[in-house]
Amino acid sequence: MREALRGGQRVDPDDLITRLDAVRRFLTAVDGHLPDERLVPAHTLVERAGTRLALSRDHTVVALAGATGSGKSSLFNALARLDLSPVGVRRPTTGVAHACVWGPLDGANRLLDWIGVLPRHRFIRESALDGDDESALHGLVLLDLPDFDSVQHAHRLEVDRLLGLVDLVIWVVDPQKYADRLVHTGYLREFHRHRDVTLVVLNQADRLPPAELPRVLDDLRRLLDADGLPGVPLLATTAVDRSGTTELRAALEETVAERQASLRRLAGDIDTVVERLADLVEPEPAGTGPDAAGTRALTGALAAAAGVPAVTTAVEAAYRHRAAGATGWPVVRGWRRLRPDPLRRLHLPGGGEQTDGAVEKPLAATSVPDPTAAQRSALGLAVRTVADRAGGDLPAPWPAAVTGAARSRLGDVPDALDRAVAGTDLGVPERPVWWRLVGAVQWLVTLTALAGLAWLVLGYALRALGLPDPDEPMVGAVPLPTLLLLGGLLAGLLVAAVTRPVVRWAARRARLRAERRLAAAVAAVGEEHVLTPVRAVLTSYAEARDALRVAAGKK
Ligand SMILES: Nc1nc2c(ncn2[C@@H]2O[C@H](COP(=O)(O)OP(=O)(O)OP(=O)(O)O)[C@@H](O)[C@H]2O)c(=O)[nH]1
Ligand SMILES: [Mg+2]
Repeated sequence: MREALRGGQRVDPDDLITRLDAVRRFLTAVDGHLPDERLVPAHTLVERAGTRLALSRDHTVVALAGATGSGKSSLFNALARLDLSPVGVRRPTTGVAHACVWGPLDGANRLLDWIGVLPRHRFIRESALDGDDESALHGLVLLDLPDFDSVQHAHRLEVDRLLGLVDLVIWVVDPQKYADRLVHTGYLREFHRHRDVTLVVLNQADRLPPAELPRVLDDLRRLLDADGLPGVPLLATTAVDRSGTTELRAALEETVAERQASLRRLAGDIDTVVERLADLVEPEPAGTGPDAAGTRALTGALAAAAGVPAVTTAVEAAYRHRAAGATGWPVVRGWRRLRPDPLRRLHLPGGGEQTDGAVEKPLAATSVPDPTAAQRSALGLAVRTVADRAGGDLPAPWPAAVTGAARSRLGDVPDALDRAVAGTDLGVPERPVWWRLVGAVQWLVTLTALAGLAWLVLGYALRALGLPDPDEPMVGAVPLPTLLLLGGLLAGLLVAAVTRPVVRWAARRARLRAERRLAAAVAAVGEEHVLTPVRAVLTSYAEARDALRVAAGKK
């Protein structure tokens, strides 16, 4: 029976590097969003693969692993054709890994430094001794590992560490313990993603009656299938007999010549890591960011917390106050001026004192009332809702990351809102032209009335002093001064009556304009402090998802 290592798919080094870079990209994208413990295997992989690829690609590191007494050291010596690793009757015998290098040591030494095989346990299999006999194995670095079922806990740790570093594993089982649970559940099953770099040998085949061997091999094959390793090469070996390792040698020669084992091993590692991370980036997000309804609700809550209604009410009042001051009846206009401007009371722009040439600049802190507890909790709820709607479909722990991001800058929001309101040009005019015109008309009619009054007073005074009374010109039946006085007064009232509804209408428009501008300013605060952080997490999720897809080898 001749079973070569399963050909498997050839692994292209460039593809492998692309996939590794994608794992790196994944780690960068999820940094800070996912718990570190879930990411440890990926970090380990990136670091280990990077080093392995940088070290010799001409060498294939093969480990003999198995239970104590299965014959690892015996096989090691048989393959090396030298007694390098002590074989013993007292178990366990091998406590630290031994290495045998076929061909020059140069590149292999750095590899073995990294793997952690002490220099005194390294051997070299120079082909000079054997002519060309061993040249087919050039590039092989064979490791004899301690037992993994050891009474010595340190052995097990060392085996686990080494199994993470080698390119190919030869699992050595013997006829007594081949069905051992630890071998299968503890190790072989864990290696199901590494089928292409796994080989199983049933050693000590000579101890079985020849008729028994096929039955045992069949049984073992069934167990391997159950381990998720269907089709892995399974060979029978006899370490004590030189011809008992011929097939294994041939399989190793093929592997070494192919120089694919290190790449396949890493590809299998990436598969394992990707599979374990997949649930963190499933499924595809439904939306691409915070939705319109949630954003609207957020802007509304921010506007309430910023005191926008109070400001817009003040804008309307200020407009009417100022318009009345500019267009009202001049006799009572002065009274108006004595009353405070509603905008100035809030220390808002457009309410700033305008002295000649002074540039109005927004004040840092307004006197807009602080948000009430109810407004604050409404804002908290709106932020939560935005986060829930944006990240609710994502797998754990992303929704928590989205909520965390949405709330991350909430502490800065009150100040930012105050600055936004203070920095908004509310668009309340100081003295539009039409106010001035109406004001001028009011002055004109008032002066007319005053002129009529003065004329009448003069007439009375002349009469009282007995002086000749100049004839007052008549307009119809009414004397002109009386007409001027009454007409002026009446016209003043009329102008005021006509102006009032226009002012009211214009004040409402000013309020709507201010409302629009404030809404935009408040929305910008929401964008910067809530939506942008939320979007950043969603972008990370999409990036991580894409990276993992590439890491999985899907184009
Ligand atoms: N008959 C027979 N005996 C073998 C074979 N392989 C190993 N042995 C014997 O089995 C015993 C254990 O062999 P080792 O090579 O030391 O086993 P190991 O797996 O290295 O054991 P640890 O170092 O303790 O993990 C020794 O006495 C060997 O001579 C084989 O193929 N046939
Ligand atoms: Mg041994």
